[in-house]
Amino acid sequence: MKKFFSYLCIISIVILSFQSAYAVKKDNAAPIVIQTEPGNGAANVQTNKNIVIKFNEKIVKGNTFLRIKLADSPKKPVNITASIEKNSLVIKHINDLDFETEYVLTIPANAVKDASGNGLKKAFVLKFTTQSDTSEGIVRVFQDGKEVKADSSDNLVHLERDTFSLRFKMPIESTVQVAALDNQFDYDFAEKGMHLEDILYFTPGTGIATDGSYPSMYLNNEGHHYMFYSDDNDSRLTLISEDEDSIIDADWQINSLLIYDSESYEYSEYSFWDFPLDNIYIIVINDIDSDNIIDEGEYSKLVVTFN
Ligand SMILES: [Ca+2]
Ligand SMILES: [Ca+2]
Repeated sequence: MKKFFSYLCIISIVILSFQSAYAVKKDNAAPIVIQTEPGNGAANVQTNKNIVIKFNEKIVKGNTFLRIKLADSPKKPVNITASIEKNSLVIKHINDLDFETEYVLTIPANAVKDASGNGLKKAFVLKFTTQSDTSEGIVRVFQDGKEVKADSSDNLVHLERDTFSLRFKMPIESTVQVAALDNQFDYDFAEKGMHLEDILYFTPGTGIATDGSYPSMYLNNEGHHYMFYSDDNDSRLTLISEDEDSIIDADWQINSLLIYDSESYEYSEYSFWDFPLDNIYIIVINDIDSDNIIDEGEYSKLVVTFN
């Protein structure tokens, strides 16, 4: 009886292993890509997004796995790590990608294979283009003829105590609204997606009234500068350049600073040397679609600090 059971066991094991061997053997089909993130040919891809290539079945590393490559169009390779999560190949880039750049991901043939050892039949190529840099798109800071960019360590725009200018990139007949604030709290309040009516210093009717141009920057937590360029006679800005799509670079030269006192409703004017604050918190809005909402690409925020 004992012997009989032993035989039975062996027979079952043989049948089971035969079945599973047969089931694996039956898969002669190479893995197929069924979905990618971003899609092939996608534009406006975020510069910090991982790339995910999804296959129709579980995959493992193949013998050309290490040759998976991401490069920008002049073929400069990007530092990446590639890993497998179930049916997907996940490509992470160590640093953010460049803005407005076409990238090509190449997965060579046999870089991945299925459980039966069927390798990817031919190289899979994915192309996409990254988004433009909206943080720099609307406004830049100039001093002494040179652009001053935010310092990468503290994200502040470091200026000498002297005149400087804000240079706006804008459609020619549009307007920019510029708030200059004396504190971080009010600065942090304004975010993408908000209605201008909900932000005290951008509420309709809070444009700071002056005759014509603004030779100075008015720090006011309850109001904003209203800037436009239409032609040389009727403008608060100086035209620097205009491209074929009527997008202009227009300059606002700032020669002194004024601070609003909400108790006395008056401004006090300062030279750069007398100016009592270290930082100016600046928010620029160009509501291009006129819906009174701060949309992507319609705003910039920056903090100027004086050395
Ligand atoms: Ca297969
Ligand atoms: Ca808008």
